[in-house]
Amino acid sequence: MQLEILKYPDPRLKEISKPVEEFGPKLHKLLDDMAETMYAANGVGLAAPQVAETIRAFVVDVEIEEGAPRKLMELVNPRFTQGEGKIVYEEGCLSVPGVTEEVTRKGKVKVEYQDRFGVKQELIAEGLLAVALQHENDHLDGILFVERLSPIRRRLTRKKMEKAMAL
Ligand code: Y12
Ligand code: CO
Repeated sequence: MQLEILKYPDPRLKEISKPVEEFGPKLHKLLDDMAETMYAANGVGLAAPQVAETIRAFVVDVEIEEGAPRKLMELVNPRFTQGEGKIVYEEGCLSVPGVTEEVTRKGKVKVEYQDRFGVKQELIAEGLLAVALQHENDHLDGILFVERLSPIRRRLTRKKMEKAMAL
């Protein structure tokens, strides 16, 4: 089932999400629906708070080449344990349609997380996957990519966002 994606400036996008404690059918259905919603919107990442569920979980699939097989990843209760280097990437967000900006983030990250069954996992990511993981993790702390810009660029981008949302 496709879910409604909250759009800027919905105040719920600023909330801090709670850790997941139950790894049952309700979580599995939410993760399935989030993946369906992300693919339908041609996104590469979607966090639970973007669909009004304030829990620490997100899905990503950065396999963006046309015809390539899907490579869905589900991260629950992610925790970044290492980060190094720098990457600048032009980011967009399904909650901020029509706006993209270059954001600087860590180029390589190590993340500990749980899968949908609560089993502990760990991954090391670079490049686009590292960007996606950091962007989605920010949503769990109520942070939109615009918050990662310098104050001047943030102000200009906020204007673009307001124009795009016809506010
Ligand atoms: C790299 C950069 C950003 C992420 C986070 C996940 N972001 C998305 O999945 C964005 C999807 C998306 C963006 C769009 O373009 C704009 O908003 C300008 C778009 O097109 C329109 O909204 C018109 C559709 C989907 C991960 C990795
Ligand atoms: Co986003």
